[in-house]
Amino acid sequence: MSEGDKQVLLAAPRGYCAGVDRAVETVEKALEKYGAPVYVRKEIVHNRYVVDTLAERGVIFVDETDEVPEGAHLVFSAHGVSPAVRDSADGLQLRTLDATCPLVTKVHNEVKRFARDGYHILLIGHEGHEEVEGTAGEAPEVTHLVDGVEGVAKLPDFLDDEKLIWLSQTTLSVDETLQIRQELHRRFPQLEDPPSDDICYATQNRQVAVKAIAERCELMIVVGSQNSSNSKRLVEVALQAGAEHAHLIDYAEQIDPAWLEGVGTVGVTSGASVPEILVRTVVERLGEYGFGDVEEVTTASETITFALPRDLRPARTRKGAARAAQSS
Ligand code: 0CM
Ligand code: SF4
Repeated sequence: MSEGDKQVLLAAPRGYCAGVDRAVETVEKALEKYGAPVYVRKEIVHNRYVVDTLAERGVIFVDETDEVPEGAHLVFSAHGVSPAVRDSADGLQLRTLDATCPLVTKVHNEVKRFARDGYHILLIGHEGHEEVEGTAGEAPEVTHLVDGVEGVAKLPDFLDDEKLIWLSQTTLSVDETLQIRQELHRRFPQLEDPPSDDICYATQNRQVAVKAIAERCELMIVVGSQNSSNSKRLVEVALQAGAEHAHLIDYAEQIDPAWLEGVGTVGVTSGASVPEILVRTVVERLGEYGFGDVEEVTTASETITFALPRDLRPARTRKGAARAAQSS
């Protein structure tokens, strides 16, 4: 194959979603408004570059609230927290800013509502993931984690008249979740479906985009960190959809030239927590290896945005405030 034949297919949408954009901006605005240090519980989003860059600017990442000095500013990450964590922060007089993605909060609200209505909740998700810990923490006594298809057999028996509903983590594989749901319905005939899907728009769109290019790619490079659920799912989806090989990398330097031997087309995508600059450096690096023909394949356009936490929104101009007063 001549060098001119070598091609990169860039999946779109890829990279930052509205929830990550809001979470990162929350920390940046908190730094601007309150000055360093600003504390963040866990990683604001699951991306090495984002975390390292913010740490250089004066953000201190902690595992738990009791590591934060009294009265300091603490940001809750995009993945959300349980009520127990909120209570602990309040008890320590911390000034909290909530960067939980509104689409994660939606699942928290569903857990609260269904628990109040007497349901057992079968929560499909990955054990130990922060989002699942926060969501399950809304009603721990009636929430049962289902991790993978094999998790269905591990659930306890329920009486026929017990009310059951399934909910899920926001960043799962759409196809695997469908399989788990079918298995749950087989085991528990009384199981009800939630009114809407919990796998978020960004997770779904990135998986559709990867599927659209996977068959044409001998190799798929997914930019994202190892602890990023949605990024890891993109590797699995790529392989299931026909890519011969797929790798998850944080940085362009991690591309092993051996991966490219005999390869004519490389697919590139990135998880919802990945800044576009990292994708650009991957594409540049591939160009140095002779993959100079770059085609973007777009399967959806995304326009959704989320407002910042109230304390960090820009102050209203006098004109805007007057207008709001007139209309109220
Ligand atoms: O949930 P996941 O591990 O995919 O988190 P992330 O920070 O990589 O992506 C954005 C989110 C959320 C919630
Ligand atoms: Fe929100 Fe989805 Fe982004 Fe997670 S991946 S932050 S749920 S929009």
